[in-house]
Amino acid sequence: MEVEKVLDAKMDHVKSEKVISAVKIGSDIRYYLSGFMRKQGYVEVPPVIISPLTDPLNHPVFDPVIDYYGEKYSLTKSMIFHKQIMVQSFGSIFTFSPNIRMEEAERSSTGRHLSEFTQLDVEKRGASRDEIMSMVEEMITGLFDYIKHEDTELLSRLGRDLHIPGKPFERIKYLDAERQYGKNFESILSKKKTEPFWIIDIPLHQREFYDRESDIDSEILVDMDLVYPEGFGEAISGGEREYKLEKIKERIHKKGQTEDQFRWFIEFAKRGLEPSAGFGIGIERLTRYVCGFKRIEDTHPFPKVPGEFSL
Ligand code: ASN
Repeated sequence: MEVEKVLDAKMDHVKSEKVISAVKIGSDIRYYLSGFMRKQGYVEVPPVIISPLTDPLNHPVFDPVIDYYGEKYSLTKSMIFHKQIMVQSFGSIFTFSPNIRMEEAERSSTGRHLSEFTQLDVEKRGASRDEIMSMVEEMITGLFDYIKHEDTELLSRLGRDLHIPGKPFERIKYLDAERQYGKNFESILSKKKTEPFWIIDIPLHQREFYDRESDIDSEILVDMDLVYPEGFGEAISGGEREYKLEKIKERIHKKGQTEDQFRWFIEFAKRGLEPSAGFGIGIERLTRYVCGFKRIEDTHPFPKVPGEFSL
């Protein structure tokens, strides 16, 4: 590695007009989202960075584990289980959660993956998927409106004409989309659409064990993804959660995972979990969409690009 070359490139990046504008817009995005969640009655909880318990995810990533006094800690991939546990006492929570997902190098070609990112992670006890989706629609339209007014100058310098979508957002069932457009439907639809849309009712094998099965069809989950238009791809994933102990164990086994891996979550479930629903929205992806950037790394002064050396 040529140190001088690396430093030059990093300095150019940190000082670039594009990155500076995006970081300012990102800051306003966080400000708005935080105020929005508070107004909805949600409590901001602190993030969890290391824990023996973290999201298994549904795709392979490198998995750094810290050995500390004989206990093994993972870096948080998402706070899904901590959210489910915290809503038991707080009711409605949000947090700006730093996530580490050491993605394989190929992922950098999507322009929307970073190995370190922040998601606004939200969960509400007793909520239905519909309730959460309506709130997200309010949040997204309110945010775009705010940014258009607050950052008019910056957006115009970036040449971005941010469109405020109509409500409710379109809802498309996963299997219908797949039937019509094939396996690659998400990217095809994202390029075709001019407003964000929902993909709902995701098949069981496509997602982690923690989202709840539909009462009508146990192969389908009561969950959802929000997808950005103009080819920007996935924005949000979320859903109603599985909360019954026996069901949680059954779903872990179906995934070929072990109860031992999720021992602490199972212990909490034994003491009783109430139903909840929620979602996570990646802040850098959201900033990328708002700015209209081709690549996510331009939203961050120190982006962790999959497979590349990053400071
Ligand atoms: N935060 C997401 C959720 O609430 C989970 C994830 O990040 N994989 O469903």
